Amino acid sequence: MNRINFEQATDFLTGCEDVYILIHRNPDGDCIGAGYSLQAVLRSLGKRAKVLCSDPIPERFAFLLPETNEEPDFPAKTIISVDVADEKLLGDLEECYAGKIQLCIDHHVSNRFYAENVLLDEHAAAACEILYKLYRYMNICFTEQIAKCLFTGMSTDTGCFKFDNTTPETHIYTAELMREFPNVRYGLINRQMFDVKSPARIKAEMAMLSQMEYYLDEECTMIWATLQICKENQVHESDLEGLTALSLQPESVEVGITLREREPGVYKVSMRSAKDVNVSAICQQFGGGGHIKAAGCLIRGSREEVTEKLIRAVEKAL
Ligand SMILES: [Mn+2]
Repeated sequence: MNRINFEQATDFLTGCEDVYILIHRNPDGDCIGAGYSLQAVLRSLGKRAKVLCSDPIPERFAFLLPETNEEPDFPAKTIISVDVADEKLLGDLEECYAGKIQLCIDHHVSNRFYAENVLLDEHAAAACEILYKLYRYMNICFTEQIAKCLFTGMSTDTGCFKFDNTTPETHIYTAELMREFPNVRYGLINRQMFDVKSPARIKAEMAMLSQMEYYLDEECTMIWATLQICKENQVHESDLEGLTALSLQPESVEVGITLREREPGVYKVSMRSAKDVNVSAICQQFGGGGHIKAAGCLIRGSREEVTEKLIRAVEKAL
């Protein structure tokens, strides 16, 4: 493992060829924006590049994809990951690419340094914030597609510029994108990312909210996205993006926990911190990780067991 700087990353990207760009499973606006902006940049440098994800890219991100994605297949000479803290997060791609990643560009404090070269800035709000800086350093000519990708990534990971991880740079970089590409509908991107929900999702959300649980003097909330609620309302897990924000809405809350039931007895846990609790440290106790105020892990057991384990860990952290 070699922690590299912008100069070395520039040398790497200008020298590489035939690139596969890996993004994490359950893709979000940051990894999709990072992946497709990097593809566009590498193509503008005359290289072949494609983005790989274990899950399909949800339809609402279609506006970030290149207009011509048709390209004859090619074998990889270079493998890069973006916004992937841990090879485990590659999903089905892990088996094929683990141990072979030559460059990782990431902003997670929990990064496992699994790649040969790592460009990590744990103070950056988004992988797209690092890439914005890097592309400027490289004197890349931005396009409207690159601007949309980077804006979406920075907006996504800052919860629409609301979270504490929002830096002066996040505002400056997105402002520069807005100035250079005034025709992009930035407000519409934010609406698409944060406000729009399917009618089924709204119904499922009402069911989950009405069953929200309060623990530890109402400082901890739990929202259960059970298979049953999803089935009753015909929503898919991919339609539950952003659910975690709801767990932090009660005024008393310090830690909000959202549990998505993957299969009976297997829960994908998303933990959010309202103020000072480090939820990344809590999730690491269960083999997960993430950011200080937004982290996740996978946990198995009955609903009672899972509740007990999580609440005990939160109680210690409070
Ligand atoms: Mn990210």
